[in-house]
Amino acid sequence: MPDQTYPDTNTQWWHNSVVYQIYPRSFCDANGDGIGDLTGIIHKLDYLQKLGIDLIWLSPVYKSPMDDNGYDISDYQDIASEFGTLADMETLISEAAKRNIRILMDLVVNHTSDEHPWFIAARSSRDNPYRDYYIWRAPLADGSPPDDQRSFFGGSAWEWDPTTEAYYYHLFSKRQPDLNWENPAVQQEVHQMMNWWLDKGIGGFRMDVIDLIGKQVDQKIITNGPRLHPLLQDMHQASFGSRNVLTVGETWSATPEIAKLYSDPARKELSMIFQFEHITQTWDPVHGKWKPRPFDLVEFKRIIGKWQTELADCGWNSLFWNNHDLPRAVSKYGDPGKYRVASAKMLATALHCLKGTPYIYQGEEIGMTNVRFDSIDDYQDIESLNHYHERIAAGVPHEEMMEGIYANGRDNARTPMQWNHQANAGFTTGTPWLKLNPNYPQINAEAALADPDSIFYHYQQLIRLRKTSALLTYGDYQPLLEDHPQIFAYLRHLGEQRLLVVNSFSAQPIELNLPRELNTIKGKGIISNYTIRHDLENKTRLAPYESFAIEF
Ligand code: ISL
Ligand code: CA
Repeated sequence: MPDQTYPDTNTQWWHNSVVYQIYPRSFCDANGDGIGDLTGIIHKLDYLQKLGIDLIWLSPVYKSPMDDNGYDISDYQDIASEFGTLADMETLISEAAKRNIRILMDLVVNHTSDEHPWFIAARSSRDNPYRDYYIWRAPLADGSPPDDQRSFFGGSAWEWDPTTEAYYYHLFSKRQPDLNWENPAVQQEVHQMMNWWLDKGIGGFRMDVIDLIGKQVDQKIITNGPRLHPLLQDMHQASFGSRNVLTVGETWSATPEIAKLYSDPARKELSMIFQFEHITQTWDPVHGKWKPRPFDLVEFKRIIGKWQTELADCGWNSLFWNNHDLPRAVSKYGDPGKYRVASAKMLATALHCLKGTPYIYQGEEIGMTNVRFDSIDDYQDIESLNHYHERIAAGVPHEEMMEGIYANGRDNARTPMQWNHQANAGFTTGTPWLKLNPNYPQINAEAALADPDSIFYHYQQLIRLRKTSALLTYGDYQPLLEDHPQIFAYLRHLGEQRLLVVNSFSAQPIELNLPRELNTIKGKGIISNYTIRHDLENKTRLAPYESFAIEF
């Protein structure tokens, strides 16, 4: 047998990269105004280098009125004053580069802010040259909106503009008007802007709700519209295609078949996408995220296994438990209480031993948890607030809605990063824009760095393994114990090398009954959250949330 270490076709630098997502507003405040900023990020680059990550996905820092915390952009080529200046951004790019870290910019081009000069011009008169940058429709005879389409943030997707007497279309807040991607001028503006950033030496783009840009509004085709893939191919060709960067699309509507359209290198679109099937399986089919369903590990394994298998030879997976829109992983899938440390490490191993590019969301590496504020007034997220008011008005009891927000509200991920046990967790010397999670005296980066057994060092170990193991990067995925309700186990194969990965999602000790041929393996343990295992005895008892990987 030839020693097949690396498959020789289509290897890319980002195949063994690990990405760390920063939500700038909540990361580190250097000037005491209560809002995280670019200088704060620069101060923490050594911390990130120590963790070992290769890229930072920076949630938006562009000029913005902050209706949706920066996902409403009023100037793509400038920085919001609360985050700093363009010079600070250039410093961040170069300081990160010194530490071998690249910056992924968040490309938010489904919509702009209503304060973007394009929109200000577009709404000034019907014959303004920018009119066609956005989507306008006449009212129905009785003055009502053209149709019943809804915004993801609640209410109609149509907003009346009294000056020009027409409705404009917005899939998010009414302060986020959708761009008209059928207009070639819009496409060119975006390509130019992307090139301007690429010339600054960024490492690529995370593309916000990119599956929406091919929409056909009148036919109510919103996701996966007919123009989507041609638009991405044009974008590839006109901007990043020649630059060897990483591009990742946020695509809630992707199936594995669709993911291959995006990420098959031969099609020249994106490096990879974020798929959300494993996320939405925990939502209610009717009420969505506000009525969470219990986590079902068997279903989760079926979904993840399907994605691993379907993209094995074509396309590429991205791997994540959480982001700035989602609850904290340890609260959702692990145990935020007694077994917080063990379960956070288990979740890390379970994800990082899969095939794909792992993404870590700020604070995940120290096991930050969800938050429960008593009053709705302590929440800041536009999605939670809009839906709260809409649903309360529709008769949903306050307590029921709060349970939805506690489980899935976006502010869970947005409470400030917990750096130390001092005032405001060392996040700010001022008044934080969003209250902290009160558990910061126990859960913080300083404590994690001081403890060689911490979640932080577990992540560091996993990142190092990915750098050195072709098996982790390229090995095939084979599921084990598919119907087991509490164990997520799988094999990775590359040539003669094999890796067994076992993860218990149980707070009780449980028996591990692997297929007979695996029961007696001997090899080399590469990671564990208890004592390292190099082999398996015939019957193995797993400790609560135990997780390990053995190469053999
Ligand atoms: O989680 C969600 C689905 O119900 C939404 O909160 C979210 O809007 C959706 O995930 C799309 O997210 C992206 O685009 C939004 C922005 O608010 C999110 O922060 C961003 O990640 C609009 O730009
Ligand atoms: Ca600040």
